[in-house]
Amino acid sequence: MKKLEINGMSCSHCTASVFEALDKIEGLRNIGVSLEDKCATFKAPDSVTEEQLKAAITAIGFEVGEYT
Ligand code: 9UX
Repeated sequence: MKKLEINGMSCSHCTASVFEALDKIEGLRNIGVSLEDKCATFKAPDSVTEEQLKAAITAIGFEVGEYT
């Protein structure tokens, strides 16, 4: 599983928005978004880049941190 830190989420609607944005990215599977842990976890193929993930999240108004 990959983990992407996401800052700025403060309610369950925020996590739903993040989920939707990630769900639109081709190839992501097993997506989970945690308000409490300030992160998203998922399985991603090598074709999905960190830049692509960052762009998807910043486009909807959140900030990304470490991607591991
Ligand atoms: Mo409500 Mo979550 O504005 O932003 S959707 S706190």
